Amino acid sequence: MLDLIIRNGRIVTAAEILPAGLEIGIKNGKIAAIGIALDAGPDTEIVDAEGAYITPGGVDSHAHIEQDNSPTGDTWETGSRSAIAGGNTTVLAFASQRRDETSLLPCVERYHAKATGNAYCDYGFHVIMTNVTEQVLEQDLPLLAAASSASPHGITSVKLYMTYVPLRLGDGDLFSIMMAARQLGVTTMVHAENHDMVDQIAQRLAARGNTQTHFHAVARPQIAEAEATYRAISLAEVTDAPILLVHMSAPVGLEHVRAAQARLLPIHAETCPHYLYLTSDKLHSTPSSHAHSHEDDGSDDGIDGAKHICAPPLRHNMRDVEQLWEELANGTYTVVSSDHAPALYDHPDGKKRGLVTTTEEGRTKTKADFRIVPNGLPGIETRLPLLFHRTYDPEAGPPSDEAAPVHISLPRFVALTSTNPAQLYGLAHCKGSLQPGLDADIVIWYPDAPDRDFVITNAALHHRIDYTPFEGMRVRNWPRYVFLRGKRVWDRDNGGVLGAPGDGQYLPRTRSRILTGQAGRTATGMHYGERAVWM
Ligand code: DUC
Ligand code: ZN
Repeated sequence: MLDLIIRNGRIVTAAEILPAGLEIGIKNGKIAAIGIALDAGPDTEIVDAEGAYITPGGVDSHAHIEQDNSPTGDTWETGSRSAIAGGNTTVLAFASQRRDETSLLPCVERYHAKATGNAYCDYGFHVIMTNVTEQVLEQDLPLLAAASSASPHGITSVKLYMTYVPLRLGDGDLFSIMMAARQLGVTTMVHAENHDMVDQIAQRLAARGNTQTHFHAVARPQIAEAEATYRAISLAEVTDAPILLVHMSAPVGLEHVRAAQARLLPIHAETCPHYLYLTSDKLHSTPSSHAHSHEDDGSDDGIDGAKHICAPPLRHNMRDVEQLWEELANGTYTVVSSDHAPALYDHPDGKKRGLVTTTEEGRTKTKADFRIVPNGLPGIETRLPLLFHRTYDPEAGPPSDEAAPVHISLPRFVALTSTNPAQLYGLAHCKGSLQPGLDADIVIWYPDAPDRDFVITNAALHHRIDYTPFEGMRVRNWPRYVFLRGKRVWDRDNGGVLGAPGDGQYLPRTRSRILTGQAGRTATGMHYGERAVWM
């Protein structure tokens, strides 16, 4: 007997919207059947989806939760609560190796301890590698990538930074990690920005007193992202390793990705909603009024622009932003994640860490310094509604008005936010699609009500952060129900969060699946088979 039947909705897959009339039958947390007129028993719960779109639970494959370097960010409890309230049933977050650790295993244990029993949704970890030892490459990575009774880990992705002093790796380390990862079916995620370029510009800005929040975007120009992107692609090409470039915001960088994909290299790219809606004018701060009561000029102490400091930065022009929508629609991007990396705004260890007070000749001066503001924005709960906002039903077609901005089809929305991240990161056996045998992770979006839209306000969100970068934005829909393995964990109009900490389970993952290009391509300028003498 089925536990639950969802009727009258339209199932959206990564390829199409299935015909009306299909029902989803759920048993023991799995999708047991998709069919017509499924048999209900006396105890079967029925959900009438009344013409709604039904999508697989969101898989947010890039979120920073309870990391060592983020004292004011979300905990597992608050971050995953926020995730389900925005339609996510799976979150892949990070376990970060400390620079002085010669193994990866201690950080994995530490981050398990933070999440265990506290998550509202299912979860896994990517490992951030910061100290590339022989032990890490030869023992830890193979052990972590395996999922068996001998090794319960199933961690098949790693993240590498090309920037940030405490985290960055050199090209040699990137090379050797990619070599190790390719054999194990591990996806290498790369944060690509040219560190020295950013550092030089930031130092020169500071020498001229230009440290106010909006200079953050000046210090991290598109070319810094583009150069590092090309370098990461080159390293991936020579080592024949699939990579994913995280949070890409620079159209000039995406040109390198597109060119690599055209040559069938397995190069994936990700972006995030903040790059799809916001521009760098958000980084300008309002000078605080109390400053004028001090005996200083008061002109440099605005810090509210710090709410939008993230790296790579928000780009300058709406034209850049619109280009990213085109890259979503044309297939350059494989994944849209949130890069949820929150810090409290009104806290000395949060965004306001960027306010520096100095006293000179008895005068106190407060000035913002973008260089010491924690990077990152909250966004785990708003990712799906913000993306859904610019979708269309393929039967109706995209908006045909020439002035209308680019929209993405509903199947593409599902691919980018659920199916692709599930497949890329080794979760296709349980997540990312509405299919018999997979987990019953389901989001129901009732038809857009003409008299109702949803205004994003921080007060309505479920993270523990004191702002949202999207305050006041209207979106046309919000998940009405969210089911995690068949359990209703979110009811927008009747109780909100119904789930509990501990509902979420750890997900050991299998080998990553390559979603664009192919492994085994000959690298530029090499003879066929030439790698065999050194690989
Ligand atoms: N940039 C990162 O590299 N990580 C987290 C947040 C951000 O803005
Ligand atoms: Zn990140």
